[in-house]
Amino acid sequence: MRNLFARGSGRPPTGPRSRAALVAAVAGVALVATSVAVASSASAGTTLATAAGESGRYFGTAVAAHKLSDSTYVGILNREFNSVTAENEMKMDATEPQQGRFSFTNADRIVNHARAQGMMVRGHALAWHSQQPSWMQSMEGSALRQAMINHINGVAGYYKGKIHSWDVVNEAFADGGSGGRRDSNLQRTGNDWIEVAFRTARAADPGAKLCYNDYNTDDWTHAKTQGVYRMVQDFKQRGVPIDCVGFQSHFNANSPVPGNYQTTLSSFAALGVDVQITELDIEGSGQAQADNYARVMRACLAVSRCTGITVWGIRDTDSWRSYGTPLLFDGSGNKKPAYTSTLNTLNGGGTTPPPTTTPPPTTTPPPTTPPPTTPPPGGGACSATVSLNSWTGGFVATVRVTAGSAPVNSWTVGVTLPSGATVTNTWSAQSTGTSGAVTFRNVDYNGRLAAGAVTEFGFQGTGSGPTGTPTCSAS
Ligand code: 9MR
Repeated sequence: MRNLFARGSGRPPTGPRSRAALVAAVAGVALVATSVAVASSASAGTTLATAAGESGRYFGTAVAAHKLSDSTYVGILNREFNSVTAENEMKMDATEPQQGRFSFTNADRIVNHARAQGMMVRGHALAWHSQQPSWMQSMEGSALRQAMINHINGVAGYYKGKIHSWDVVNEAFADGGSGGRRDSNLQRTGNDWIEVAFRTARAADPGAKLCYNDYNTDDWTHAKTQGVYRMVQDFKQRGVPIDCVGFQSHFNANSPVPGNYQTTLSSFAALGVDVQITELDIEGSGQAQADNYARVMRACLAVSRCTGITVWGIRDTDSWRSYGTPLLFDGSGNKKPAYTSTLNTLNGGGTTPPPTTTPPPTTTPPPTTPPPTTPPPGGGACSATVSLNSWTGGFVATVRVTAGSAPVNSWTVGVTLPSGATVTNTWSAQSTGTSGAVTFRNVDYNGRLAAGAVTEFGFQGTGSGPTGTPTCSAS
């Protein structure tokens, strides 16, 4: 049961009857799995799910369990989407808060809702350096390796047969120009941790597609993209069980939809994996945002193995970066221009080119470093704000850095942690110090900001999160 959608013999679940068929498929009824092209259709979908379904694709969203009592939210969810991803509820800290004691209450609320609606479920995420429970954050070596295996067995085993695709490993590659792995306690257990995670997940739920998922891997020329590509190529060559690559695709002015996005998707697909757009959001508004969403849809539609799209939330106000209004519905649940362009592009792009007409695979990766650019004049000021997601014993901090009225070339943010708190990992910034006064400096791709532009980084820690306003200095 590798392919839930009987491509070539049917369509993905879009209505009550086909949703019932999906549930049957999830329950273990084998469907035909082929990569035969789906013929174009004269009909047009009136929802995101039915429009994506015209070409055999699913359309999903991230869901937060605590919002399932919000009738506007649920109304849009049930009407427009046929796939869900738990935004936080299946992560390691949520599902194994104490070692060996699993907790599925909130994840089950999402899974049960999805199944009752005939929606499929993407699992997110089994192994990740971030959002580890505190007991795991302090582990290293063989004990941690075994804990990771136990975790995958516990979670993927519990949901066996109910998950369409699992993000088995999330965000394991470093930002910047190295093209190598991100340092983490999991990485330090040995470079084979990722393949061990995939083999464990395959054994725990043989019916789920197994994905590697990451961000900043959308631009084909980026070192990080090339690093992931080489890993997937190596896994396919050595028979490590990997079925799909997830492209988070969080876009904004600093990280726009790359011109070579389709090349990235088709190049990975040519390795023999599905590609999925897993956390799409695009900051902006109006026609510019609508055009960017259409570009992403066109790129997916042009790649036969781009099997589905998930947006990272429903309304702008549901977004992890709501200030950027990056989603398809406004805070009141109204359809935005980006919704209309997404729907229309999905309907207009009803033909999936057969594999023989997709661009030939790129055999030689391009240079892995982008061409040098002349830094703009810098020297401006900046400001920073922090938002916290806290739980007993730990927190995730998201820091928003805003350039002042002049451009900046680099920035440094300082926070003060309360006594007993420790930073355990950082993303999209380089940290110095782990307790007390901690500083965070930009990484190479997010240092340069136009006047008034915004970027974000984050860090996770044990204990209580920082209080007060961070300092920000720029050059
Ligand atoms: O949207 C999620 C937000 O609610 C959490 O606070 C955050 C903590 O790490 O994770 C967000 O989701 C992330 C996803 O799990 C992985 N890719 C990046 C997403 C946005 O940060």
